[in-house]
Amino acid sequence: MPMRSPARIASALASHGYNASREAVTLLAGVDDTEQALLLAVEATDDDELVLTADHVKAAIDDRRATERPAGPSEPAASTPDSDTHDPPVSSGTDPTEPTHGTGGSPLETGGSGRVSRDQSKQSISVARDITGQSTGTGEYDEFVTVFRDRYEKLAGQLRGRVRHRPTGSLRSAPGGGEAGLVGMVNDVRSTTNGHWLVELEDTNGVFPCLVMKDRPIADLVDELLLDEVIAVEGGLSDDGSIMFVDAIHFPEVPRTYSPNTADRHVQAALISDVHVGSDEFLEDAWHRFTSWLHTDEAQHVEYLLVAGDMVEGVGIYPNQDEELSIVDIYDQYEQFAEYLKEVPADMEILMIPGNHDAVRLAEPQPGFDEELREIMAVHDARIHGNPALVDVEGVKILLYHGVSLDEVIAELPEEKASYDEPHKAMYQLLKKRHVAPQFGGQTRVAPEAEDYLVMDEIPDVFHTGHVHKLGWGKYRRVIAVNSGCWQAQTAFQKSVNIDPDAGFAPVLDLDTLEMSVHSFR
Ligand code: D5M
Ligand code: FE
Ligand code: ZN
Repeated sequence: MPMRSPARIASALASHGYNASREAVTLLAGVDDTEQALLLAVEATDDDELVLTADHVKAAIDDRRATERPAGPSEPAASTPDSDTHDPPVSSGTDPTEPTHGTGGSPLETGGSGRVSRDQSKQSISVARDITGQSTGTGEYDEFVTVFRDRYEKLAGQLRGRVRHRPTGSLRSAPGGGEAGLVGMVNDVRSTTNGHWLVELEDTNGVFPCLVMKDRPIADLVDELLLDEVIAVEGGLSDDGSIMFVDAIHFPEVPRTYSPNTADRHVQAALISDVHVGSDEFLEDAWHRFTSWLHTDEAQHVEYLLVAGDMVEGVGIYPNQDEELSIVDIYDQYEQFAEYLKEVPADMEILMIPGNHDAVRLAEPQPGFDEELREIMAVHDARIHGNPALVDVEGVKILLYHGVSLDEVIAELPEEKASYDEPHKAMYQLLKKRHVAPQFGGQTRVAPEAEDYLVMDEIPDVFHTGHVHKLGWGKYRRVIAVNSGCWQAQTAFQKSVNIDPDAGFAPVLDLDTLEMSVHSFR
């Protein structure tokens, strides 16, 4: 019986060097003696074929029937599916209540051949923006200046239509009094002795002090400010022209009128991250249940798997991490990850970006994996891009970003605006600031590059992150923000700081309606 789980069948086929079509796996799961049928199918398939298809299986089964049981049924046993088929919940909101789990039931598809397989000719996925192969950074100080200047230019371009910007130099030389607008990068935020806020903004000219009075409603927005983000302010200049009294604060923002793109057909994407293969805490069984579920009829529309970083646990990422490693060699970790990836149906498209545990540079933007690692992960022609990457999936623009800056946003902002329990709200802040990692120098390392790849030039339809190991999603204006949980149970460190991870969930997004459902595999 264990052989009948689709994940095991796919994995067994993989060990013979074949990717398997979903239909082939389904057929194999349905026959009386799966193991034998699998071997027959493998024997009957040419070595240079890459994918073992339903036709190969049918040919193998028919051959056997012709020799052994001429009078037998011509279809795989149409008995009930394994009794452990499941009913993954379609929960909404951020609290997946009492989820049941996928249990690796193998469904028997006895209908027409085209019904259950994914039509790969309809799949379309391409990357619109990614640092991979474009990095010019040499680490010189000048390049930090360049990247920050580019950030300023890009975001100021988004803001200039909203205020009548006057460069800080001209503000300083103005006669004083009157109204003024300024677009600047937040250089400093401090409270005055009277409890007001002094926000220092910097443009390409210099810095200018802007005072936000504590009793104004906009004072609340000061809580949301992060260093190095770009905002616009409007207000009155003091008589001596030395300071601005702020009346309005503007963020680059997602326009309220933004209307997201959708796919032309009913098709879904599973959005996951933080697999952490190589960790003692990696939830192998949950992963098998997930990949088994992908082979079931219920998942037939799930045609894309997007992985937002931390494929493996890595080595030397955190102090004492080695005490919790099941695989100590980084290459072995990726080899093992590739094995798990093989369980994913061959007719799905896979796309992944690295995270802070992966073997690429830590500073963002992180380029996609090097050739050696790509070769190890060359399964299903998985697409490998950088962090962040803007991807077009059947017309829907999905911004994948691992999410290290979320730690910073959560640490800096008040609980109600960003917390580990509601990670999507921290994502809303990034959308509002149109930058995936506004604040530089804390958790988040920024690589010097000729331009700032971390700016959201384009508004994504879907923003997909991970890293904080918490599941949460919601809509900011009309953009979907999903933080996807993880496949790693609580680590000793997480225990010590009370992080209670949401492990073993697969958020699934309808690309035609942008509706979310979450499936639990714990
Ligand atoms: O990060 C998972 C989450 O846990 C993320 O919010 C960072 C936090 N984390 C985990 N380990 C540490 C240590 N040692 N120091 C600080 N923060 C930590 P991940 O990147 O998956 O480990
Ligand atoms: Fe992680
Ligand atoms: Zn991470």
